[in-house]
Amino acid sequence: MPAREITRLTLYGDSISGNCQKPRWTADYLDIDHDWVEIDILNGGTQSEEFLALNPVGQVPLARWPDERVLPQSNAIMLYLAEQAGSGLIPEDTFERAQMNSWLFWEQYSHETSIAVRRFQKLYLKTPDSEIDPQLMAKGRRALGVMEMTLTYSDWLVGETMSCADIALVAYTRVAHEGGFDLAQFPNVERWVGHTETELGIGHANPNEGLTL
Ligand SMILES: N[C@@H](CCC(=O)N[C@@H](CS)C(=O)NCC(=O)O)C(=O)O
Repeated sequence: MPAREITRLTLYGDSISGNCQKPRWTADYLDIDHDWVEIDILNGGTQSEEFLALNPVGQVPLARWPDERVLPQSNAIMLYLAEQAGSGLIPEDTFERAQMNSWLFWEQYSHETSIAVRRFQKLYLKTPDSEIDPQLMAKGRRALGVMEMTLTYSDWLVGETMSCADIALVAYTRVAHEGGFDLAQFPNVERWVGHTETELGIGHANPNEGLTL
């Protein structure tokens, strides 16, 4: 990673990573000026001396400001950008805000850890299905089932408009097929993926077209 002068918000991330897309989509959606620095996780980009000096945890995404403040963790970056912009992505109602946070914690503990992990193993490490822990499929399907129930009665995970919860959860849900999950079995989740992608102005991930970002 070449040394660079930071003149505005800079997001370090790998475009294949849903976690990295969350803050990027949020910044784009809110028209927040930023630079994107591509870090290749498959080729050790997060473990270089230079990157570790910025984030000793050795993970992307990472946000960095010209005054040298840095912030790791996708959901923390996304929330900070949404809050700074005074956007409607964070519900004003305190209970709805708590519900949004509840989805964000759940995403990191129960969703990303199964759906993103299985996708990474299958698509990027090319691990044969027979060698992938079967618990990942079971846990991921359970997570999609929870979302299906909520989205049967509502267009968004919280309240009447898109919030940070939708952005966080759509990141890996829209590419769940790349991890071997069949979203057609979760029609309300599939419908929600479509209108969340539309609201964000990002392309539609297509289960029939292989790799999508
Ligand atoms: N909880 C973190 C997870 C970050 C994470 O797992 N990043 C992965 C890419 S999705 C990474 O940087 N992996 C490279 C490595 O561990 O060296 C977040 O949401 O930002």
